[in-house]
Amino acid sequence: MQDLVQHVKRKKKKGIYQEYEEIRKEPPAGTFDYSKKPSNQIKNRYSDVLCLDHSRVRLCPLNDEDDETSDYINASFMDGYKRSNAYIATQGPLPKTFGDFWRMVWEQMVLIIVMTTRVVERGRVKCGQYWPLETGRTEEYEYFLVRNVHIEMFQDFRLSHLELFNTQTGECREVSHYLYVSWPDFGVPKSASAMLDFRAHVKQRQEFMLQTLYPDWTGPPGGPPVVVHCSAGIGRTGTFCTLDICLSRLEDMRTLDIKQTVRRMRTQRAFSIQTWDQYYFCFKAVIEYAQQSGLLQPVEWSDTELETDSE
Ligand code: PTR
Ligand code: PTR
Repeated sequence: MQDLVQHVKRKKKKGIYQEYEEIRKEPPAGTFDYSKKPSNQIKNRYSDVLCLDHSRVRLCPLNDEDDETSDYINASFMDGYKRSNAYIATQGPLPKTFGDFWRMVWEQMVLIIVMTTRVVERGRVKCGQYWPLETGRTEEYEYFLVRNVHIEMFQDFRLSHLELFNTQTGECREVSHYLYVSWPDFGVPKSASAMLDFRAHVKQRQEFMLQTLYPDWTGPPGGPPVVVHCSAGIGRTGTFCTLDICLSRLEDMRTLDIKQTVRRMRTQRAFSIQTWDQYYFCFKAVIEYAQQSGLLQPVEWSDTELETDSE
């Protein structure tokens, strides 16, 4: 195993960089018509980060608005490992879309929100403050009241236990909100092991929430989609989901295919993984995970892209 790690380090980043460049050159897998509609453009945080029509999350239209406008949110369904629609990848909510965001969480019966950006980074607003920050606080977002019941602090992330109250139906649900604080935009987390711990925590929490809140769940295996967002919903979100998919596959099949995972992801959320060092980080994190868990033997790497890399 140690030989393998040295080998990958020696490969430098060239081969992985080239591979990422190839992926980037592939044209988007569909149209962005809904995102481009004039009435929807104001709901996009970035004018160049739009949703593919075929995989977008549709909100249930509101009675008092026309359907095309009120069913739009900049969010895309993404498949996970042997699970369709395991994630919803979305942008950091804008003040004018806070209500839409909570509507989506409600309608999709979401249990977990993973936020991989901070609200403000380097003096710039990356995401709206769409949930109550302090314990005991309640905020209103259109048809929803959200209460922050309790916060658990960890070294690299914060877990807020939220209550989501639907003022139209009178029902209340629990939602876990994860805020990962150690990830700069366009960069990579400072440590792969911190990210691996974070991913494990999120995974366990989804299983726990599903068992305790929906013991008789008959929907898709694995439960409702996990909402993952950063600022644009492509860079850090894509990296987190790629890692989650690749590690699940590694645990199950002991195989690895980062390139195909990213290519497939980009057919559902265009432009996923925004920089080549995010792509490279996925390789490093998988190696670290394989080392920790002893899952992967050196010989099993022979069919991965790393081995075809040239100096
Ligand atoms: N064909 C697989 C099966 O039926 O078991 C389905 C599958 C789906 C396999 C996803 C692997 C998957 O993961 P990845 O996205 O890492 O290839
Ligand atoms: N137009 C924006 C820009 O390039 O600054 C789009 C953008 C912003 C793209 C942030 C990716 C970003 O990163 P992330 O998806 O990790 O929030």
